[in-house]
Amino acid sequence: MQNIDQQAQVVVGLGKSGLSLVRFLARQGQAFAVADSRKNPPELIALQRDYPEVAVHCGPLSAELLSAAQVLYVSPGLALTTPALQAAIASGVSISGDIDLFAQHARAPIVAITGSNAKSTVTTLVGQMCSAAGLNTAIGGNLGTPALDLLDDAIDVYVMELSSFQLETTSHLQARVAVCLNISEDHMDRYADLDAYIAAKQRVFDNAQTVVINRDDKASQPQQAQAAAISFGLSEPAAGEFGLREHAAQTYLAYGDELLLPVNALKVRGSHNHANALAALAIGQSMQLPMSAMLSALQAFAGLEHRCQWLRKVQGVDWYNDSKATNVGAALAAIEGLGAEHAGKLILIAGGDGKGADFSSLTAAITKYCRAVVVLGRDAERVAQAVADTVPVERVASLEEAVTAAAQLARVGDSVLLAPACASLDMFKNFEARGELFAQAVGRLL
Ligand code: UMA
Ligand code: ADP
Repeated sequence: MQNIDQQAQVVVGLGKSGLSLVRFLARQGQAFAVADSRKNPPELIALQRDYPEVAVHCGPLSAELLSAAQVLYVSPGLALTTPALQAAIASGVSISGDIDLFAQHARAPIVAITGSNAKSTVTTLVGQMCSAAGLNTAIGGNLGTPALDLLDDAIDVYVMELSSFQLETTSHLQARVAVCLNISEDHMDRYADLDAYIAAKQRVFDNAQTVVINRDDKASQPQQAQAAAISFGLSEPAAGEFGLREHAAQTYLAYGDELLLPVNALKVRGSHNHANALAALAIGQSMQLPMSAMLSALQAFAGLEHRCQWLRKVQGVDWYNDSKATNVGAALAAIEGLGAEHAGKLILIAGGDGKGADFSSLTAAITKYCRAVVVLGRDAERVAQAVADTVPVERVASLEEAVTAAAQLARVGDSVLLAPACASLDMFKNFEARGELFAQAVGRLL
């Protein structure tokens, strides 16, 4: 085994992205070591099986060890404020990450998509548009396959979902098209304040050839003027912009004054999904994709699991799984999007790990659209306070109990929406596990 003290390059973090870094550096024949602050990081067994010669240090990170390196490839799950990383930075060690390396080695254009919400939806949609246009398309990053595992000279375009955590360690992006879809508070347990979070997101625009701008969301827009920009928003579009237009009592996706598609031809619902479709069109237009390919991909897109996903109707009540609403902005979009479309009221199921968020921005929408709120999880009481006595609140100890309670509270014509506004990690392995358990419990109501 190599001596970790002598390594100029150290991969810090041994989760999915750490292991993809290991694979990449090993393919390149480079020497490196691995460190992870956990005693038993998730990919330790895979590392020891496939790369037994690589030195690995598990347990509290050593400032001395990391400061002796020239470059650290830091996993997104580790904050750069971690003391051992701060010590290394102070002693002049360079910080990089998987996306930074990926950007330096990708031989095809990169579409870089960040934002507080809708990243996975828009990344998937744009990927499907590129495929419909006949391009050999790779999709990944924060979603699905780690970036470095996608590198392949046969690829025509990389469509990448990027998190603020990944962008923090990225200095060589140079995207062909960059977008920050929207900004709302998230990960406040990791950032000093909202400005610090926005600053991380803004790195997506660094040296981009074209930027796509959400004209409805100032905080998401590039703070420095960009050479080429195309905008989307829910207002009527000016020439060269994407937006919504009313025509013959129907709402259309539109490009300038050209009507493209009535929104009711989309399989996904809610005005937030109209914004997502417009964002994807603006990105595709920046990539010069044919409009016909983009529109056929849009019409075929049925949405992703756990994102405002309609599950079933039980005794006149519709049940929706939006387990991916892991922050306040996402839950708000779901409550407003579904609330405005349904004649009945919503029974909201919310709560979990709030990541330090302020739930008060939910109050107005809950008051307007909800019949009742069922709360659970670590931050149940903080969510309950946001309801501010305007609708009944029921406290439960499990998701199964929440389903039973919501079924009792709902009237015919209502909808039950799981949109927790919180991460799931206090009670579940991840948001998928939470959504699956919810769907099973709803299935048992039949
Ligand atoms: N950790 C330690 N010590 C370490 C390294 C990590 O305790 O030395 C902990 C972190 O606190 C974190 C967890 O391990 O909670 C996972 O971190 P990681 O960096 O090992 O994660 P990976 O398995 O490499 O997964 C990461 C992304 N995870 C995070 O950003 C937390 C995955 O996004 C991403 O899919 C994957 O890389 C591949 O690119 C997940 C995510 O939750 C889906 N992202 C956040 C989000 O979408 O809100 C940003
Ligand atoms: P991300 O990858 O950014 O988490 P997803 O596409 O997985 O994004 O969607 C996450 C959550 O955001 C879902 O709960 C979804 O209902 C909600 N959402 C989708 N589109 C929007 C939007 N345009 N604005 C706010 N929230 C949205």
